Amino acid sequence: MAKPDSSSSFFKGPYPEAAAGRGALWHSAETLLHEKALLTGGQALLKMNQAGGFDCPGCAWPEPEHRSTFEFCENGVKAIAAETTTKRVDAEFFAEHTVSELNDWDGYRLEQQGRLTHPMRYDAATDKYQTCTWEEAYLGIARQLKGLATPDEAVFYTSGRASNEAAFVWQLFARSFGTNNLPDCSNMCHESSGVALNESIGVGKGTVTLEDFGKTDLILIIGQNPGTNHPRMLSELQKASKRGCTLIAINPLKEKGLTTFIHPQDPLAMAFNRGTSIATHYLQPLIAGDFALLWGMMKAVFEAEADGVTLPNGKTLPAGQALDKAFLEKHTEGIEDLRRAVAGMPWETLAGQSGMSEKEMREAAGHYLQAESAIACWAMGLTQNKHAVATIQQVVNLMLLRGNIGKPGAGLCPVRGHSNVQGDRTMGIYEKPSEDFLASLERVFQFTPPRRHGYDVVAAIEAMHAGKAKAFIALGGNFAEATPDTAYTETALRNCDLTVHITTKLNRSHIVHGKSAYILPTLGRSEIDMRGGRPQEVTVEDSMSLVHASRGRLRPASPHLQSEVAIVCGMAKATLGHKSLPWSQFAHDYGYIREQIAKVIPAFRNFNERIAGGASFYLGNPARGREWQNPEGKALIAFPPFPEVHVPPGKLRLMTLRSHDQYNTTVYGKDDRYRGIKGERRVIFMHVEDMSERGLHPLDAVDLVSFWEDGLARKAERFRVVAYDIPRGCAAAYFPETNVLVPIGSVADKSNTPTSKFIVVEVIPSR
Ligand SMILES: Nc1nc2c(c(=O)[nH]1)N[C@H]1C(S)=C(S)[C@@H](COP(=O)(O)OP(=O)(O)OC[C@H]3O[C@@H](n4cnc5c(=O)[nH]c(N)nc54)[C@H](O)[C@@H]3O)O[C@H]1N2
Ligand SMILES: Nc1nc2c(c(=O)[nH]1)N[C@H]1C(S)=C(S)[C@@H](COP(=O)(O)OP(=O)(O)OC[C@H]3O[C@@H](n4cnc5c(=O)[nH]c(N)nc54)[C@H](O)[C@@H]3O)O[C@H]1N2
Ligand SMILES: [Mo]
Repeated sequence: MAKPDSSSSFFKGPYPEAAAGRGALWHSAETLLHEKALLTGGQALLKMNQAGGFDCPGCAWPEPEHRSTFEFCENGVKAIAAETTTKRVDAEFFAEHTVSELNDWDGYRLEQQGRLTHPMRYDAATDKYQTCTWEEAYLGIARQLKGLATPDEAVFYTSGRASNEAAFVWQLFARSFGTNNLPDCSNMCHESSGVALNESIGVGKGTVTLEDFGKTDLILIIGQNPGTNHPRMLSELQKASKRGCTLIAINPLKEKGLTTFIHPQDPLAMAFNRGTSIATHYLQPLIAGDFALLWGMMKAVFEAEADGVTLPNGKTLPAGQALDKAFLEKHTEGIEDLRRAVAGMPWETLAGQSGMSEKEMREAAGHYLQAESAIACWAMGLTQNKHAVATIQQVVNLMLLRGNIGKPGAGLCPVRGHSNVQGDRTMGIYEKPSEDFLASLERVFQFTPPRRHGYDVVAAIEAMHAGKAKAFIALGGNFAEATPDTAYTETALRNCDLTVHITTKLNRSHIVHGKSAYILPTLGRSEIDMRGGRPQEVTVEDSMSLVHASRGRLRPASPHLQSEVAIVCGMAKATLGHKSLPWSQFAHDYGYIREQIAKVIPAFRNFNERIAGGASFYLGNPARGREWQNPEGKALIAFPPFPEVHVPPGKLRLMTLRSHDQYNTTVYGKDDRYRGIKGERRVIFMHVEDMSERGLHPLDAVDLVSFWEDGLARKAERFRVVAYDIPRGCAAAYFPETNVLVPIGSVADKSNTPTSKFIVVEVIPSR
């Protein structure tokens, strides 16, 4: 067995301090210094999330109504430092390095080189990217797109940072070109939430606003690590906790950011380094054990309805008062079927499948029963396994039992990732657009959009692999690294005749290229976007359906950059001709794009007026008003068959997650402060007994091998073992390093989301 390397004492033990707090302040300054962005980045921060400034490119958590001068978090600082870095990847850089050479660099090193400065075209003779003009790029791309046998051979990928305006012209380009091949990062992210919510409540978005957090009695935080991924959410949770609200975290892993927190704007707490606790209760189910846990809680609720129950606060809830019967009667369908199914499920099965005891599930239900109103929040811990959609529907069911949708302080809160991923969907970035939306496009723009559904992420990879899709164009993101089954996906991308990336920084997707390839460098959200002689603003929609403007304030990283809107319109005009649609007008006046959006999507009427002067507006959510827009016309109590999950003996369920020092595939550094890791990313967190069963000691080197129906064994080598507070049989490691292990065919039912939170693996000592 490999001996632990004495120099690699990267595991520092659990983080001793509270989340955020002084450590976060120090690390924020350090990050800006590291990126040599102290001045520009510092200036940028004062404009971030402020009226008249720009929206943080970090997460999609909304801004509070009363903003402080510093409306950002440590990880927002990192996102902005990465964008405002003074390092540059210019023509000289590409002259020095062949693409084959860059193929050996890891993603961290590529991205660390800084901001891209010129449009680049791949030259096969020298195996190098060479500068080209924007016109050459647009014409070259257009020629290849026009040469495809059918428009469906092209794939238009979107990452969730694109603004509403860029997203709108992007989908317009794809559809007037003739395809609905519009996969997006959402397919790997909250797609399961969208599918579940659409079926259950007739709308694919969350039903709460920030105000509800100020009123609620109970918040469930399921499969989410807000201390790292939505740090500004912690302020809301802390306020709730101080008010006496019950906060129940449901997460296999004990996450620091959910246990204690210091608000960076609380001087006393900062001075004394005193944290407030966040979660009042912490349940640690098995990975993918949530469905059973939720059924356990509902079983206890149904029993309380039948027999009454003593609540955790000592009071008695008499029989007949656990359910909101008036609500269930008027607004829902399927309650009896669910009750029967849940009642018939033995506690032993629920305990075995969830990893929680009957007592723990009853107690969690007791807290739910004593709350007048409750909010359920969730993120990737629920969306990325085979039964994700069904599981999210059980969250909805639990809320419906007590009428916790459409009343103050109550509702559903899928916490989105990318800062405009929700807005991109609203703008029509979707491979399965509704007929209403397409008919609207047709009416406003006088062309016939294709009705055939397009490829989502997994289908796009398979199509490129099979040679059915030949051109891949990406509006942001890092497709090669964010997607599953790295080796398979890289083959798929290399199969293409054309790959194009609209991007700010160099990443692996630019190196894994098609026969022709272009890198088109674009402005970041913090930068001034001068078009038509005026600074333009764009808009975004946050996790709670609030739309507001974002205006860049810094000088662009290079004078050769173009905005995303301009690049999309440039390609569209070169491909479809200037007569097709007013591409130049779009590119010169984003207000004009917004006028078109207002015509296509009714919720955006008077769009320009409603964002004037830094104002924001709420798109509304029918389910919030207890109006159900699904075919049933009622909230559907879904009771899919109970999914029994079994892992063969000797194997573990592996979840792949984010460290505190990364933004998806962008690795800022190799630490994970709250989990006590320093300077290493190839680690696997395991239960100490799972380690001893395998004869493993802390820091031993192991290989991870995943198993799938296709018979292939996929392998990720040389990970270090770290003992952690995680249930037996479960393990965790970071993505993107572990994406080699996620089989392309392993997806969630109905949403087709890769199962990156549930991979069956064997852990074996490295040779
Ligand atoms: N700083 C920073 N901010 C980010 C991002 C980033 O990379 N860095 N990414 C952005 C994006 S795109 C997104 S989608 C969000 C992601 O935000 P999160 O969803 O918080 O991100 P993950 O790291 O994937 O963490 C998932 C959490 O789910 C838990 N979990 C895993 N499996 C299960 C399970 O079966 N059941 C339960 N109950 N829990 C489980 C894990 O222990 C972990 O705490 O963050 C956004 N914000
Ligand atoms: N194993 C595993 N895989 C996962 C996940 C997981 O939890 N586990 N999570 C999934 C999730 S939730 C998501 S959302 C996806 C993320 O998938 P993507 O959105 O494709 O990936 P990112 O890493 O966010 O993209 C980073 C790149 O975006 C570019 N970029 C940054 N800012 C801008 C900008 O302003 N404009 C443009 N045009 N480009 C910009 C930079 O080049 C940067 O390298 O990954 C998914 N993959
Ligand atoms: Mo995401």
